[in-house]
Amino acid sequence: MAGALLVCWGVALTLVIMRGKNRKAEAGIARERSSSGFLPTVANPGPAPGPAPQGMAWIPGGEFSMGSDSTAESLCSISGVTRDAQPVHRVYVDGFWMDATEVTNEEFQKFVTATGYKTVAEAAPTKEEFPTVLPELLTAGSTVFTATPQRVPLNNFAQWWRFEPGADWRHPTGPDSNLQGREKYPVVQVAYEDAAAYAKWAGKRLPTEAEWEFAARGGLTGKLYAWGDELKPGGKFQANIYEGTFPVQDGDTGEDGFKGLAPVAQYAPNPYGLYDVAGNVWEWCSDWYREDTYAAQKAQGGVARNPQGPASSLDPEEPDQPKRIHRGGSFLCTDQYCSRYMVGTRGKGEVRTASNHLGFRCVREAPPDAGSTPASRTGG
Ligand SMILES: [Ca+2]
Repeated sequence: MAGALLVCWGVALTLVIMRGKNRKAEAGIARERSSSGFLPTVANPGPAPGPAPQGMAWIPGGEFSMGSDSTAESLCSISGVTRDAQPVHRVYVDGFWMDATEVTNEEFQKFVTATGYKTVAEAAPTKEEFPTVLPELLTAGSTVFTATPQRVPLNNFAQWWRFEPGADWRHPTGPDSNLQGREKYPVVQVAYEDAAAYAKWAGKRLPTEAEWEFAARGGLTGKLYAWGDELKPGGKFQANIYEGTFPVQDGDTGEDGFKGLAPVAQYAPNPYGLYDVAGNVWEWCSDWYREDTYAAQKAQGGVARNPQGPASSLDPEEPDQPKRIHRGGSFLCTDQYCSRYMVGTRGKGEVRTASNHLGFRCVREAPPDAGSTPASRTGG
């Protein structure tokens, strides 16, 4: 839904939050890495099953340890939030093709031109959908990050997220914004169903969370970031995140090369040829969100094969909000507040809530006999 929801770092929240539900601030992040349980990634052997579809990279699939051992993370001032990325557990995924970059504005434009598709944010929500929301708030639009005039306590994200009437994928930050010169930027302001509709049109689908993490890890084992354990190896930024004082106007120093959103593929790809699996925009995955998904998989023992996520969503923080997974973090991720560009951590979002730091990329399944092991074909 476009009208009454706010999204924050992958957490979609209703206007209930704006009525004063604050959470304790936990600025600053201590990274306590527990005994991790990471075992080596074992990628399926063999080459890609054929030439790569345009703009896609072959992800061989295989077995890996999924999750995060960074236990003291904070997200929207919710302490210990990476607990939902624990325990680290063993997962197998079949091989697949994946978009090398997030879907861009020019790619999404082709879809809209071909189909006449209208995104969620372009339609005003109805009273039937949201009977308790004030009628004046039932207007087309979406959520937009807005820097604050001065420093603020990082305990209430409503200070820097607002509902902007007229914000949609063509007008990412409101009716006065446009896509001129932004053809190669990731499309944003897309709800889950918008991303899924694009994927279907393109003959693709959205990745499962396990596929996404296997791909993002690029064959490495148990690293904190997609590229290793150091944020800036050799002093060099690897992703478009946020440096400076958050979320203050002109606070983003752009030390990584970009203040705000960046075009796709401005940093080195991971070993599988994927760009921007950390930072820039969050990416939708197809799994429903539950904080206990990993615990349930671990409890089953063995290796979770091609997991599709739980049958339904449950976020204890907001049990009435159906949420799916977000991955990868965004240009607003900062160690002062939220550093969920760490590869094993998870995000989540209400399915009809879009924002200007949320996009997606797609996958395409390989032919049935490619990129899988006999066990995965027979044992599911
Ligand atoms: Ca940046």
